[in-house]
Amino acid sequence: MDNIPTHIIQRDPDQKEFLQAVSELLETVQPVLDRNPEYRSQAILERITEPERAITFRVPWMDDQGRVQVNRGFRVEMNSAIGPYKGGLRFHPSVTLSIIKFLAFEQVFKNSLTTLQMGGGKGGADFDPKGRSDTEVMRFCQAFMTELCRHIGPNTDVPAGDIGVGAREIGYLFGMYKKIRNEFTGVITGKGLNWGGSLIRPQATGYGMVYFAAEMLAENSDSLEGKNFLVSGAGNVAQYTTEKVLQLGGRVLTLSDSSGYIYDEEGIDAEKLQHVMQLKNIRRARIREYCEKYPNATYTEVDPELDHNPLWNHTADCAMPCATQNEINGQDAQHLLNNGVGLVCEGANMPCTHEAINIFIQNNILYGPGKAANAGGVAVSGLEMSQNSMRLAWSQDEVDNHLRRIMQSIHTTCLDASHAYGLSKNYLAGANIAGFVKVVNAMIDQGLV
Ligand code: NDP
Ligand code: 2IT
Repeated sequence: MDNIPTHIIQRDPDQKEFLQAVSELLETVQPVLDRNPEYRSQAILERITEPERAITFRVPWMDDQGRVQVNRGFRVEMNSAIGPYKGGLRFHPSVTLSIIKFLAFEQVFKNSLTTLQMGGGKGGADFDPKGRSDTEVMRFCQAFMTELCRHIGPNTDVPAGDIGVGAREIGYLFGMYKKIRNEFTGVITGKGLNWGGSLIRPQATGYGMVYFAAEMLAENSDSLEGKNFLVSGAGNVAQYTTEKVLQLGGRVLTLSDSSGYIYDEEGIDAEKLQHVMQLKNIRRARIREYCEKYPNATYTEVDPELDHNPLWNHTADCAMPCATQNEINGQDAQHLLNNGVGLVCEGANMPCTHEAINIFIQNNILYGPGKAANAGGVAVSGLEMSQNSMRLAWSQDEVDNHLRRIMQSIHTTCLDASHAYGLSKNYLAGANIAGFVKVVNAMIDQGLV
């Protein structure tokens, strides 16, 4: 944190995730600030770390027992220099303003890398959908949208999904927006296919991340073929990461949820993945049930208080964290290094701590930072917005080809930016620098607003 100007820390001393994201960016953009004195005279750091607007609101709703529940809702509109605010909604009990601000901050630079015109924002609530009935989730989403709808719009701010917000929640949220505003617009992405959604959006984050990893390996004349992967999470990103790894000839050994992880030495093949999708998306069950059907696999309960996660202590070639922030710490990183992992690519947002990232970079592990590697989801959201404004729907191949090209272009952009600053193949610095410069130049062009 020592690289963050004191007055930025003093403003929000308790927002540790937000300060972590700011610190990670500042560590790599110092040379850009040194080369461009006007960035400092224009107080770019002070402006870019302060949300253009941050809304918190009460979400009162009634549970199935007729009891009144109250949650806290958020929308942080971080930066609109290059387009309308764009970013997901997270429903999870751990959600705080610090978490939403870190996600919105990351989103600004991620969206900038996609080549599409999208600013950055993020929102959500400390609501836990786990164990809630469909009708409770619907009432919560309707109450949440009753307030959120005042702040969003297809040319203003376009939310989407994130942890705890999938197809079901997007449907309820969109329905309520349409009813209150009396308009059918592309105000949310990740919509159902027959009401304005885009083909490939559900797959996009996982597929895009694997395309990015394939580019990193190809740069070293290597491929995914025959490699073993440790994947965490069992939700949207983990599922489609697994699907694409399998399609490209790799083997996935692990999946997890917040209770524990499964290890399948024989590999999670396409049929087993279908079972996971059924388990998680339809039955909303725990990953431990995987072992009831596939008893050769093992399930390990993970104590969240433990100082490391045993999932990352298996031998493999590649690791793809796809669950949540700070799920790989220094100790986990050391285990990955000792066990022969040569590539770490982030499906989740900020899944690796500072210490972990330093271990990867110092030991020449190929490291794909989330804001570059997982940008495929928001990129296809951008394509959904384009299709909505044209009132057209592109084919699966068209969208997938766009996605692949965008991920290739992000990969090249990261390498070019890191070379321009004399760094060899540093994807973290490249992603931060390229994402940052585009947004900052747009801010300067647009004056003091
Ligand atoms: P889902 O809700 O579909 O899945 C989340 C998965 O992560 C679940 O398996 C969940 O387990 C696990 N998880 C969540 N919180 C924790 C926690 N505190 N500790 C351990 N495990 C946890 O979300 P997504 O797959 O959409 O999101 C996963 C990650 O990818 C997030 O970091 C998100 O920000 C990022 N991301 C998502 C994009 C998207 O398009 N959806 C785009 C880019 C990034 P459990 O079921 O027990 O909660
Ligand atoms: O973190 C992310 O990029 C997302 N959750 C997806 C955002 C989006 O607008 O599709």
